[in-house]
Amino acid sequence: MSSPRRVDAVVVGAGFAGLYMLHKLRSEGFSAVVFEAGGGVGGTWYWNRYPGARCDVESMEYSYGFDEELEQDWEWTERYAPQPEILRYANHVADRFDLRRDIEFETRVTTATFLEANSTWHVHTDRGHDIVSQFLVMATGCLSSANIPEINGAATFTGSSFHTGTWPQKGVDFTGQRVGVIGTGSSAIQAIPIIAEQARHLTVFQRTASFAVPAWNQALDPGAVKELKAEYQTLRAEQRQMATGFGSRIERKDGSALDATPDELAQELQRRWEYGGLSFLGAYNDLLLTNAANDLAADFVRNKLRQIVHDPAVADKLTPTQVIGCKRLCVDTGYWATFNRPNVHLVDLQDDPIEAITPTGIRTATGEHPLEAIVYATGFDAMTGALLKIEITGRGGVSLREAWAAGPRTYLGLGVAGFPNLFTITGPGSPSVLTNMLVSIQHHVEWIAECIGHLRQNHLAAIEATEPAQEAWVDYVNTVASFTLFPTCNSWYLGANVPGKTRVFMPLPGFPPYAEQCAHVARSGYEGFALTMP
Ligand code: N01
Repeated sequence: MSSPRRVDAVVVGAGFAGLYMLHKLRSEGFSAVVFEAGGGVGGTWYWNRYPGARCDVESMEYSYGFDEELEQDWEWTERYAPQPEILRYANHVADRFDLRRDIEFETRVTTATFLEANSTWHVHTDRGHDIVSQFLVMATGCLSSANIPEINGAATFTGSSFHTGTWPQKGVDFTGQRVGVIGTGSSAIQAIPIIAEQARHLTVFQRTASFAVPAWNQALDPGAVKELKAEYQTLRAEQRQMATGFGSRIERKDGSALDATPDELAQELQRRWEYGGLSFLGAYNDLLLTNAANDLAADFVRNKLRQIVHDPAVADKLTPTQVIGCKRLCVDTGYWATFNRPNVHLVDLQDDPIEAITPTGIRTATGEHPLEAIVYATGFDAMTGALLKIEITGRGGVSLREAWAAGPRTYLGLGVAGFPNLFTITGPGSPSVLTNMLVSIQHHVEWIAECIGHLRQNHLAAIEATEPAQEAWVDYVNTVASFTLFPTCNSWYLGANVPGKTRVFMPLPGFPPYAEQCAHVARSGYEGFALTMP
């Protein structure tokens, strides 16, 4: 038997996190290999090719800031970049920094086992790789493990079925078909208006009505792009000062919505509505902190919905009842107006639940909906799904699945007690999905690279989060979340969308104090981590 190949680091995933991690490791003189399940780079943007897929963070902000020439050269064409353009960007980055030579595509990591004798990771893949590395970096993405609900009879369906997160590369033509979409989250809201234009008939199966604000997407003005590029580094610094890692250029209101007069409130919310996008929730600083403030913004959007949707009965069904922003706010282009089309029908699963999928459609309590295609826009086993698909075994033979049986536990969202030399990029317990992912990814990659450099410089064999530091961090994340309205609804942030998943609020709200804490930990010689000699 040949002995395993040795590298300094194995990186799992070649999305934006894995690509930059590889580049950073190589530029610091480490050897690394990336394993990627897809046939190309891009991660989320490789897989999510459903019609209408685009980013809900503006393209000038949703990009790497680590290389000035890259950010000056690359030209975004639209305010919100469509999926094909973001994928082109990921490919451009891979080519520009010659990353592909260290990426193994169409390769899934199956097991990773920590070898205590020499503080290394032993990694196997489904294509027979056998590799030993000092470090294991999980760049597996937060929304990469598709959640496909188990519905009675699904396997008997004779039409075609798709999940938005694993969309066929060659696209899908729904022309002339009767199509059903299950789910009404961000993916569905982007896909539904486009599928409705193509399909003969579209039935939308809604379990929970979603809030949406308009994107007002448009071509970027070259003059404005030039101006922004002239001060790109200032924009990057501003991003790091924002709780969400983006949106610094929209005038902020620091006060409470409850202190505004009705006229001021209406004006400000209307201004945000006309501006478009996620900055709507930044109108006041307490929209995600108190129900009374949140109700004001939620009612504003509910009124908009009633103005858009002609049939009051349909508008009623589409009206969300939860806190606005508690589930990720959707950014749409013509979503609610699509329900004015004669070929679109809404089924409210609260009144009329799905009983079964039949060979020819979906049967709900009130009858059969004949379909030729079903689109599962049912989201992801978020934040932990992709990590737990891999058999990761740490010290003492304990698996990550066992360690996280009661929900994910990390220190800083970067390290896990019992799993030395393992790093998670945008892991649970870090701001991750509550921020501009590119800002969080860049921050994590740079922190990890610095940490690995520290180990090398000091001839250390391993770094591991201590149990007390991890406990304190988990408490801190829960405490911060408990000051917000985020934990008040059944969102994927809590794992509530996946039957049987332990409910724990996984991301940490607020980027700047988090980044400060990470910097403090590094400066203090990695407080809360145990560092060991060879
Ligand atoms: O997934 P979701 P998504 N029967 O979990 C429903 C990012 N993203 O892919 O709310 C019937 O939000 C489920 O119902 P409920 C973004 O961060 C960004 O849309 O659980 N329905 C819900 O309506 C986003 O938040 C963009 O009751 C079932 C839907 O399926 C995240 O990805 C675009 C069901 C799932 O919504 C996930 O978005 C797309 C069942 N058994 C995604 N199970 C951008 O704009 C689930 N549902 C950048």
